[in-house]
Amino acid sequence: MITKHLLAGLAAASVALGAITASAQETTLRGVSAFAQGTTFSQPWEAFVERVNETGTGVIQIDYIGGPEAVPPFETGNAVQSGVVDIANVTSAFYPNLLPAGGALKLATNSIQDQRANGCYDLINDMHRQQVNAHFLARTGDGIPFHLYLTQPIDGPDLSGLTIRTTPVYRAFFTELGANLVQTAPGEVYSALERGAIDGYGWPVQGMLDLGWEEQTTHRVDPGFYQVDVNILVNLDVWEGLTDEQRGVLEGAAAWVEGENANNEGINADERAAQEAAGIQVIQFDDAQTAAWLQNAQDAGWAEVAEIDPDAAAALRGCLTNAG
Ligand code: 173
Repeated sequence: MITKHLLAGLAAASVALGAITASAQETTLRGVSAFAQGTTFSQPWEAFVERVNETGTGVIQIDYIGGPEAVPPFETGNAVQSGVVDIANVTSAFYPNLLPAGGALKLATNSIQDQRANGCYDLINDMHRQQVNAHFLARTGDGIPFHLYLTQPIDGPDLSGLTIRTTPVYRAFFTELGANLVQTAPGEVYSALERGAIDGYGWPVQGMLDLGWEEQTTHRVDPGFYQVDVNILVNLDVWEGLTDEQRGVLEGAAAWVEGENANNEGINADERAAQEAAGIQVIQFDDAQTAAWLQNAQDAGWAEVAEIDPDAAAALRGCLTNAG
């Protein structure tokens, strides 16, 4: 009897040990990007994946499945939420259905490092955990402004009579300026321009040359406004199931890729020079119009978030516009 009990005990112990061993083994996450592979807004994510795969050997790896051909951009948030994918590179503008107040992230005037220091990161992460079923792992795109690009010049900040391609990033501001808006994924902008279906589009200062849009673009309006947020999200159940060591590899790569945001100012300058060389002309308003342009952008953006979720807007505004 004693032997029998001992054997049973040993068997139970080895099952438990087996489970521990299995969970400590290398795990592989399936990841996608909402932006085309190899293009500007996939590049930080791709460098992050490489970093995880180098530093996480034997611990955690990422299998980068692909871009918008794998999951359509506006479906990427849903894919993370449901666990169709484990990890994704996506801007909050592509998951407003899940995080309606996410439009605040682009209104930040401070950096993700400031947000980690002042508690804003925790607030944003909690919102993602509750509303997106995702852990907010990293933010890239800091320091990259958005612009209005056109196929014809304009005299002042008035877009009435023009049809402009949008996403939730530009919607409130361009509506305020009187534009007719058409929402498309980035992959549809070129053909919309080619068909003459749009007179312009919103896009960051970086990346339009990557996509060949300079062939269909004559002007960029300066100054830029807002600040890109392209975020790395991990399905929450997957995140909770990782070991501390596995999470540590992801967090180490996240801190590294967020540090790379410091390069954006220099890259922005290179992109402006390359756009000029490609024949893009800059429309620069006078000082009063420039000040009004920037103020309108910010006011329209915050008004939109406040209408959706006044409490979240107030809390986020406090910490996204405060470098301390
Ligand atoms: O214009 C867009 O498609 C958009 O919203 C966006 C957001 C972040 C980076 C690049 C584009």
